[in-house]
Amino acid sequence: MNELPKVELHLHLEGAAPPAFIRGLAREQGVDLSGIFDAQGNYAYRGFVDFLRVYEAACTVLRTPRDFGRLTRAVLEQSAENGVIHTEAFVSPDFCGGRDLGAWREYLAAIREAAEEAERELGIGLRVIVTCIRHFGPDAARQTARCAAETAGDFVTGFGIGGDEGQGSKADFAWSFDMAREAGLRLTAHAGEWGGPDSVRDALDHLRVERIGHGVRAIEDPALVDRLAEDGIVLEVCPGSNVALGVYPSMRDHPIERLRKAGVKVTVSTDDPPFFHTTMRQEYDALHRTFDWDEGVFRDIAATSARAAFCDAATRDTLLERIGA
Ligand code: MCF
Ligand code: ZN
Repeated sequence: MNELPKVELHLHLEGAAPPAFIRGLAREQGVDLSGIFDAQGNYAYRGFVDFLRVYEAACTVLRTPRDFGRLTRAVLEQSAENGVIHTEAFVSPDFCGGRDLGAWREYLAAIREAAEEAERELGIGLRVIVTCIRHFGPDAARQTARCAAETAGDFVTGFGIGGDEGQGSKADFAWSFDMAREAGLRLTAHAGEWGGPDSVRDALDHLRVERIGHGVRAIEDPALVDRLAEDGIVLEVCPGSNVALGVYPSMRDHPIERLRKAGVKVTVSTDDPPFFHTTMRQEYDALHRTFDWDEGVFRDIAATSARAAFCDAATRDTLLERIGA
């Protein structure tokens, strides 16, 4: 079961950086980042807001397109080792050239080159979801949306939003999502993680997304659960992330199985694997142990992910064939 081909829809590129990779860059640059690691060399943070701070501190040593190319290779190697055949990564022009379009093109070219090499050598595909960061505000998001719209195509296929749900409102970002939609990008938004059911409704109503990042707190509102099921909205569920950050106290308390049973299209991802001490294989193991999911369930989950992937029809059909769906 663990060797089933997996499709991951929710992965933050920098958030997937192995701590040793970030430490290596810090050493090369003579930067002291010791404060963000614990004695074992893992990322150290307390709670969600501190997680965002540590994440952004780690990003300060990812400086050049070459750094991002190397990061892409390291991340895809890890994913491929876990049986992942297609990954959709959140990448933010905020960290790739400060939202300058010319710089963004250079970072993107390096990421793409590394991705194409990994596809040839490791059999794993990558697509980029350009992501604005909520706590950086709507003006920054507009610049991010412009970068996304200008580079939309067969590699940059999606647009999204992550960050601190406690700040601002979804409606503040509607302009950016409209711009991305008009450029042909597919849309997803983080919601229903730290925000309750209303944040999921806002993402659907104001940002008009087809997927929701997390979305798990929809479970608190049965009418919303029905709406998700009826409209076929796909949830990018990251159970290990939710437990590590304290959205739920344990896997047993996690609503993924209740959402699935209610007919909601759930998928499984890792979010920021080293931060949460997880991998796709560990997520699958935990779901098998906790909810007794068998091979059939995992194959369905992978097929749901492939059908919801932000890729062209030919790529999707190849994924479905590899999954055996
Ligand atoms: O999904 C997790 C937790 N919830 C919200 N946001 C994030 C998560 N991991 C990363 N992020 C945000 C964070 O603000 O996405 C940004 C980070 O700076 C990167 S997007 C390439
Ligand atoms: Zn996320």
